[in-house]
Amino acid sequence: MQANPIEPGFSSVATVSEVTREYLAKEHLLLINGEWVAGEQGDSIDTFDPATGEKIATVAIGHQADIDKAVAAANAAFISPWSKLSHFERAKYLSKLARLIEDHAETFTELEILDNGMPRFISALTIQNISEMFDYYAGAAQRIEGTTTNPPRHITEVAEALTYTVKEPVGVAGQIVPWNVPISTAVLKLAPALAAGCTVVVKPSEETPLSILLLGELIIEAGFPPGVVNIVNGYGYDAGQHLAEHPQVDKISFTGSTATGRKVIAAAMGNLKKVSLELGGKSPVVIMPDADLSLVVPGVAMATFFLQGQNCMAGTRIFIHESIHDECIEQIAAFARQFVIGHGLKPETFIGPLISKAHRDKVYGYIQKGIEEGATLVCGGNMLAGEGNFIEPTIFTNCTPDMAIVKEEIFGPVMAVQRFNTTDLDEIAAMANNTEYGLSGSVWTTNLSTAHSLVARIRAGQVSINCHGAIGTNIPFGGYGQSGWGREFGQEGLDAYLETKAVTARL
Ligand code: TXE
Repeated sequence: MQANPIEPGFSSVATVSEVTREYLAKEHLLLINGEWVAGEQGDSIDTFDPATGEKIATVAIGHQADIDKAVAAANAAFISPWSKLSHFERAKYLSKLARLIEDHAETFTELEILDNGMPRFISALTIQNISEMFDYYAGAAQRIEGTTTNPPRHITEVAEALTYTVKEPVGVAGQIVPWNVPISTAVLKLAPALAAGCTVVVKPSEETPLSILLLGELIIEAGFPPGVVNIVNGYGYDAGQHLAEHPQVDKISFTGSTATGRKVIAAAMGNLKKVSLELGGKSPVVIMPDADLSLVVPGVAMATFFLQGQNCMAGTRIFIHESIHDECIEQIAAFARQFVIGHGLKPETFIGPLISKAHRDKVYGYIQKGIEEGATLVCGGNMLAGEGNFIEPTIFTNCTPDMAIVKEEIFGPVMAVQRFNTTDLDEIAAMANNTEYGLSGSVWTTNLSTAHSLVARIRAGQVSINCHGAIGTNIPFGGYGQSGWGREFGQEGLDAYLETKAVTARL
């Protein structure tokens, strides 16, 4: 074990701004039908800072009866007034919320750091992104439009006719959110749903509810009608499962593990609700012999270690051409060794803690497995002593496709490197595609033809060239294979909350 990066006696709660401290000390309830209420059973859970183990807040949890109430409120709000508002009116609410988020940016930033453990630079970026997301979908709401097309022949043979399509909201959307980027994941579901005219029940992760509950306060302040957005914190097997099963929910959007994604699909079958899934990944990073190492070294280190690897897009299967393998690894390892590990509140921190002790132990178990299976440990591999759930950035080389660290999503700071000695793009793509997942990937080369030819062969929803995880509000994101169903962000993210109605009028 290495030394604990947190000084003894450090209190994250004492370190944050007074506004955030006051927010933490408040009673955190469930948002149902525009009001903050205790759950039916009146119980709550504590949330902890994963860097220190310090308790930061107590949050009410909801159960099935609370989900029932939230779904009823969302159904009432859908019928009237939300789905009846003009697109322009809905857009105004979204823009107002974007401004309120900007006004509370520092509190959001601190809450995400405290609740999730993410470093400040990531937290600040995600908060900037969420206000942009509401602005983006405020604009998109105003451009929701159908088409005109040719009426069917059996009608035009006997009469004049007109055929057009209209886009209508799917209805009530259940949104189940994970803990790794809590507020971003909630907003990338909420903003398009609201723009489309849906009403929503959000179930945050029980690990990280705080930023989403703050958003709930701003939703009230922005004047959203009661029931348009409901937030029910609770456990996945209970509140989450009930939401996915609920017969009065028309659509479920889920981000989380592939295993839980399967349960969500099964639960959704009762009323055949629409399902969007963003699941796990084990994304390939292919480094060709002509790659520019000045880009590769920081870029590939970030691909794996960004957000401590608790990132569905993380590039964790690294393929390096033999001719540059050793130099590349030496430089990436040197780069990773200088990452500052510590509390996310400190501006210099690059690597924060993992979300929980259980998750840290799971990640550490994978590191042990990697060693047992014969991979070469180049750097890292240690848990840090103390209450924080820290694990050093870890690099394994000499990995083979059958190893657990190569096959399974670890969701931690663990890079598994394989070397290759061919330039045949089909062979390279076959290695990259040797996974059940297909979320992200990247190709590193200075040859444009190689880059695009290889990208065309990689089976993933997002493939970047000389960068990794190039995500953006306007760029569709989602997975091939067992990484999910459908796309979020961009126009496709909005389409996921819209139905198309075809209308033919015999004139
Ligand atoms: O995920 P779960 P966990 C992966 C990552 C991680 C693993 C386990 O590999 O190590 O999943 O994490 C709710 N019905 N990802 O256990 O269970 C739960 O309350 C309905 C990848 O945290 O998928 C939470 O709100 N909902 C990922 C959410 O699902 C249920 C992000 C996610 O929890 C439920 C997170 C059920 N039966 C983890 N059970 C990504 N794609 O970014 C749980 N939930």
